[in-house]
Amino acid sequence: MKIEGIELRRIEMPLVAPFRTSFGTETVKKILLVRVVTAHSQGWGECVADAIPSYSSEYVDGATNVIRDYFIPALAQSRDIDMWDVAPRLRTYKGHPMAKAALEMAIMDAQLRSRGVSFRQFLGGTVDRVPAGVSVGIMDSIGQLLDAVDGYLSQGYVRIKLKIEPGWDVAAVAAVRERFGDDVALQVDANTAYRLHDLRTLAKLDAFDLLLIEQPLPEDDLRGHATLATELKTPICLDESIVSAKSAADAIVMGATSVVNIKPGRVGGFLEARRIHDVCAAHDVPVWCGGMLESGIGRAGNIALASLPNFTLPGDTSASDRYYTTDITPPFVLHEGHVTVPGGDGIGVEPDPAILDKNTVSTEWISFT
Ligand code: NPG
Repeated sequence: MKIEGIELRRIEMPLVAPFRTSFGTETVKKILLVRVVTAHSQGWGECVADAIPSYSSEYVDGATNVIRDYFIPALAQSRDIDMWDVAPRLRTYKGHPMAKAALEMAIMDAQLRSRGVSFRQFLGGTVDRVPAGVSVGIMDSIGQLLDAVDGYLSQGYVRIKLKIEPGWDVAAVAAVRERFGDDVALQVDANTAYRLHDLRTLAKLDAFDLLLIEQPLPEDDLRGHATLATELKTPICLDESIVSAKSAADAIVMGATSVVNIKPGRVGGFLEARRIHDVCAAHDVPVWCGGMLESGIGRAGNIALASLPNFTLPGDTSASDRYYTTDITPPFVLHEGHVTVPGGDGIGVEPDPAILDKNTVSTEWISFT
C-alpha cells in the first residue's frame, strides 16, 4: 500500500462531566488523530495518550512529537507499507506504545478499507453487538455516586466499574451494593493507587462479591499482585501491567492476574491486542476491553476487538454519550445494554467533517512524496 501522506490532527472535546480517577481529573479530552492517505483510501487512528503523563509515561504532546520526528520518517523510508510492517519498523524506538498504536491503527484502517474488510472480520469477531459496561469516576460524595450509578443502571448498562483510591473504596462499594443489590455486576479499578501494606483494606472488598479488582498495585509489581491474589477472594485483573502478549503470559503464569483488561493503545496496537486475547484464551483467562475515553474513532476499533470470543466480560465499551454530547462520528448508542459492532469497511465509521473541524486545535500534513 503506497502512502501519500499522514495528517496529525489535534482535537479537544469537552466531557459531559468531569472524570476523576486516582491519578487526576479530566474535563476536556485532548486527542491526537492520525489520518493516513493512500491512492485508494484513507484510514483513521486515535492516540489514547492523555494530556499529562499520569496513567502512563505517554502524553499527547509527546506522542505527537515522536510520531512526527521519529516514526513517520522511519515509515517514509519506503512508501509501500503494510500494517504488519509498522511494529517491526518502529521497534528500534523504545516505548511509546500509544503513539505506535495510533499509526498502526490508521494504516490498518486504510488497508482494510481498500480491501473491503471490516475490523471485526479481520480481527475474528464473532458477534454483532457487545455488552456495555460503564466506568464511574470518584465523586465528591456517596450521594453523588449513587445518583450516577442509578442513572447508568436506568440507561441499561450491564456492568458498573467504580474507580477507587485509598479513602474512597470500601464505603463507596458498600453503599452501591446496599442501594442496588447483589445482582448488579460490579467491579473496581484502583489504577495502581494501593501498596501491599493496604492488604487489609483490599480484603474488606471481598465481602461484596466483585467481579474483579483492577490494577490495585503499581504496574511493575507483578510479584505483589501474585501475593495479593493468594490473599484475596476477589479476582485480580491487570491493566497497566499488561503491555504485550509476553507480559500477559508472564503475569498469568506467575499467578498475578486471573482476568485481563485489553486496551489496544496501551499494548501498541490491535495486532498485539489480538495476540494478548489469544494468549489469555489459551490459558482460560477471560478478557475484557478497556477504554480511554475515546472518540467514535477509537471506540469503533475497541468495539470490534470486543467482539472476539474470549471477551467474555462486559468492557468499558460504553455509548458515546457517556463522555460526549456530540461525538465526531455518528454516536455509538446503547440498546438493551449493548452497543453494535460496526460492520462497514475498516473501522466502519467516518468523522463528520464539520464536527471534526469545530473541535480541531491544529493539523499538520506530512507528505511522503
Ligand atoms: O470508558 O473509555 C472509558 C474509560 C474507562 O475508566 C476508564 N478508563 O484506567 O481504565 C482506566 C481509565 C482511564 C481513563 C485511564 C483515561 C486513562 C485515561
